[in-house]
This record gives sequence, C-alpha cells and structure tokens, in this order.
Amino acid sequence: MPVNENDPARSWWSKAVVYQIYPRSFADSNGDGVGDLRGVIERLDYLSTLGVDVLWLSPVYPSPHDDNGYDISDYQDIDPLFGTLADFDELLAAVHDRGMKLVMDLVVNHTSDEHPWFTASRDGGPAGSKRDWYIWRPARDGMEPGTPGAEPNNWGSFFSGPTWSYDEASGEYYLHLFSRKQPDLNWENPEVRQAVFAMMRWWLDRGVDGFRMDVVNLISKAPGLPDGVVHEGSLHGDGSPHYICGPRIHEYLAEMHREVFADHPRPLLTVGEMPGVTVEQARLFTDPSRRELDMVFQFEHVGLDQGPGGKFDVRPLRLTDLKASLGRWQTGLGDTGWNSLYWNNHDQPRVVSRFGDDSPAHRDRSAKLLATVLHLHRGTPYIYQGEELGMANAPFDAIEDFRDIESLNHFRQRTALGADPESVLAGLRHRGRDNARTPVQWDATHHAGFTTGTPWIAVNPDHTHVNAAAQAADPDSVLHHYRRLIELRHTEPAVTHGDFHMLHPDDEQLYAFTRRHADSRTELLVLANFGGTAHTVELPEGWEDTDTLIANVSSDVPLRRTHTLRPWEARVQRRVL
Ligand code: ISL
Repeated sequence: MPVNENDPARSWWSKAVVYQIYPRSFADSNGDGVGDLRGVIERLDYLSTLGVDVLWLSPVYPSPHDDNGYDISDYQDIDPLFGTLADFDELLAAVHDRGMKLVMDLVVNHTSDEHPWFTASRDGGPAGSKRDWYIWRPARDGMEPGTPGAEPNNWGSFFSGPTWSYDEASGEYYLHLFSRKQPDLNWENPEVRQAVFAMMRWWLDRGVDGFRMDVVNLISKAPGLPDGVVHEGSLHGDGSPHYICGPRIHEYLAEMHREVFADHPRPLLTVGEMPGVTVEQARLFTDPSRRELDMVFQFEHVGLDQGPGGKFDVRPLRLTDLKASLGRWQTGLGDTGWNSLYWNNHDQPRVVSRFGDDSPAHRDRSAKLLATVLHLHRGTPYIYQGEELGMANAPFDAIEDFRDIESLNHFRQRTALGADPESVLAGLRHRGRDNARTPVQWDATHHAGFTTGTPWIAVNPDHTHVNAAAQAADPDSVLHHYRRLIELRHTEPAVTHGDFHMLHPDDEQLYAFTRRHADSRTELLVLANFGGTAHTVELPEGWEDTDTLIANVSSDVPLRRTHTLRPWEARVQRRVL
C-alpha cells in the first residue's frame, strides 16, 4: 500500500521537518555548563521561527552518563542534570503551544547497568527472577571463566573490546553491544517486551508525539549467538550478521505497533535508527500495511568515506558513490516505504567539514548547497542542532579535548597496541562524535551564549563569526536558507511527493536530479556543484529560462542548455508540466 498523500494520519510527517536537540549541548539555563530542559524552553521561539515541525530530544532520562544518556537507569523520570518532570511537562506544553511536536529518544536495545532491572538481574544470580531479562552466558566451553578469550563468543563491541563482561559473583558473562555499562536487554523474554511497551504508553499518555528508536534493528539476536568472522586488522569477530535485523525483528516491531501505537488518537511519528539496514529491509519496516515503523535512519551514505580500517579510517568521498547510494534509497523505497534524510546527528562529524568545504571562502555556500540537496530529496529531513548555522568540526588538539567514550576507548585501545597517538588523533578529529557535540553557538559572546559557567566540552572558537544571532540578522545566512527550505517543504507538493530522477550519475562534481509531480503539474530541477571550481553541465531540454525557486548564490544568471555553475553553487528550477 503506497503512502497515501491524502491520509492525514499517514501524511503529516511526509511534509514535516524534524530538528534534533542534543540537550547536553543545546542551551544551559543554570550555569552548570551542561544544557538542560529550561534552556530548550528558552530557545523554542528560535525553533518555531526556523519553522521546524517536530523536535526530537536526545535522552534526558536519569543516567550515569557513560554514553551521555544513551545508558538509561530510569525510563520514567528526568535526570536532575536536565531538570525535572515538571520542567518536561512545561516544555511539552510550550512545544505544543507553538504548533510543534515532540519525539522522545527510546533506548531499549540496552539499559544502563545501574538500571534496577539490571542490578536485579545481576544480583539475583542465575536462578533469579530477572536473570533472563538480559543476555547471560557461561564461559566458552573448556575455558576458565574470566580469563582472556573465555568470552562466550568472539564479538567485538561498538566501543572497542569484547561485547561481554564477566560477573565474578555468578561466574557468568552478560552481553553488551556498546559499553560494559550498557547491557543488552533480552527481547526474547515477553516480560521485557511488555515492560518496554508499558513505559512507551506512559510517555504517550503524558503527551509525547512519538519516538526515535535507538539501534532498534539490533534487538533480535540470532539463536546460539554464533562467533563472527574476524576481519583483517581486527581483534574481535564481527557479530553484526547475527544481530543486524535478526530473525525476530519484524515480529517485535509489529508487536510494539499493536501494543503501543495502534489506533492512537493523536498523530504520531516513529523512526527506527538502523545501522546496517538494507533498502529491501527498510521497505518492509516502513511499508504502512505492515504496521511496523513510519521511517528508518539508514547509514549507507555516512559510511562512504570510510576505509577498510573502520570508522576512524578516513578516505575521500566520491560524489558518484554518494549519488548512487542516496539515489538507490530514493527509488528503492519507492511508493511503498518512506525515507528519512539526514547529513548529521550527534554521532556524525559536521557535514560542512565532511562533504562540504569549511574554509572561509566556501563555508556558507557549501553548507547551503548540502542543505539544498538533502531537503529536495523525497523523505522527511532531519536537521541536527547547529547544522542550520553551518557549524563545523571542532579544532580538537589533544586527547584531553575529547569527551566521548567511543573516542576515548578507541584511543586507549589503539595506542596500547602501539599505534602512533598522532595518527589515532587524526582519525578522531575527522570522525569523532564530539565534533557534533560542541555547544550550539548562539552569539559571539564568551562561550557563545551557551552557558555562563564552564561548558562540559569546549565551545568552537569560530563562534565569534558563526552564530545564530549574526545569522538571524542576515537574510543571506545559512540559517535563513534553511528557513526557506523548510518553507518549501511545507508549500511545494513536488518537494514532498514528486518522483525522484537522478541526472548525470557519472559526473564526479555535479549532483543533479528532478522531482516530478503530476498532480500539481510541477517539475523541479536541482543542480548542485560539489566543488570549489566552476563546472559546466549539459541540461535536459526545456529548462532554459525557467524560474529559480531557491539558490545559494544570487540567481541573476538565467539557466542555459549548456550552463556553467559557479563554485559550490546550488539552485532549484521549477517548471509547469
Ligand atoms: O557512531 C557510531 C559508532 O561508530 C555508531 O555506530 C553508533 O554507535 C550507532 O549508530 C548507534 O548509535 C546509537 O546508539 C548508541 C549511542 O552511543 C549513539 O549515540 C546512538 O545514536 C548506543 O546507545
């Protein structure tokens, strides 16, 4: 069943733009150096002026913050670092008052090891009533428990080291795909699923408008937890084929839909974060008739500049690879499924530094080009805080400048094995997640107006010229370009529902496509020159002298059949069919 353009319950999010808030780095209201809910409340007018429809709040639940809140110790409260439940209710009401919606982050592949479910599971021992809520296994056959190599299988964790930690008291290991403080829940256990669904209903009853579901395609593990293949240069086996979109994943998500979302009176949004998901799987997850999820985050396009050595092994992006990948997702989900569109989130380096050019000459223009290309695709665009200002990667110098567990573990592990610290740092500077986590740059003052105290991570010194206050006052800014793109999504049916057709797939510098929408008799042509040199293109027939809908350079040059685009120029043409 295709996504029905006329069904309001299904289609509201097809013309919505989502804005992700990483609360720790958004705005600090009380001077403790960490962003908080009242800080978000104070900035809501900024977000409503930008025009976004939905806010996604990264985790604000009580947490020991081993992974900045993605390790939750109580699903039904707010961490005092961020405020109180009363602050949360006030925020939700204020969001709704402005006609926006609020989506919570749902982290249920794992909990914190300080969650009472886990402490009961651990401390109750193998016969305890909550033992089976997590994934416990004895040591590998014939091995002495707790010794190197005795782990139940050879899987490596996302955050370095094995995926197993040993509990001496019970003589068994528990599984954690992420840090040792993030034990994986056992979704095979129906009690676990019911507890999660009850918690989700509690938030919906409180008034939230949906969930972004953290690594939700990892919740079903293959029976027997078989060893993974050990790739060259890796210390551990690759367990991912045994937990990415595992055998019961569709069953669990359909059950969640039935138990939590079915027949809900308010329009909701569900988006599953899915590392390693394929187009074919994503079409199943997002086919409305299957009643699983509205959309998924896929990772293919953010892996294209990665070398064989893993995420910190950086290689240059080939534009043809990016077009082939995003183009395949555009046509692959077709009329059945739905894409979510993103360049950035709290785990990715800043896109202007990564796929654009953050040097003073090209920064604004390349940031606007990237925005234009993404927002003209078919799907629901996600903006990550600061992206709308063209915020760039941070000038991290030493390992002491980093805060993220992934980066710190990686550095520790690699240097212990004898790697050159400077080369490990080079990878972290390009790829480290802290690039996304430096505070939002509100103005040119000390600490960018983020805090009156000492920020938990250094503010990017470029805030003196890259900040929201300056850009709000400049109609030519990256910020205003984003505002215009969001408005286009709301007003132009071809942006929302037009068919996607890639042009010049083999051109290494040009990203060009059309969006054709028969109902509104409109066709759009998107042209983007991904480079710092002029680039000449042959256009299809019939676009000469058409209207320019939006551009990142003054659009006074009429379009010609053979047209030369200026460095990092992006423009969108419109014609009537
Ligand atoms: O950034 C990554 C590690 O290289 C990703 O693989 C990331 O870990 C993956 O996308 C899952 O991310 C989500 O779950 C993690 C959390 O650390 C991330 O912040 C979150 O977005 C564990 O909860």
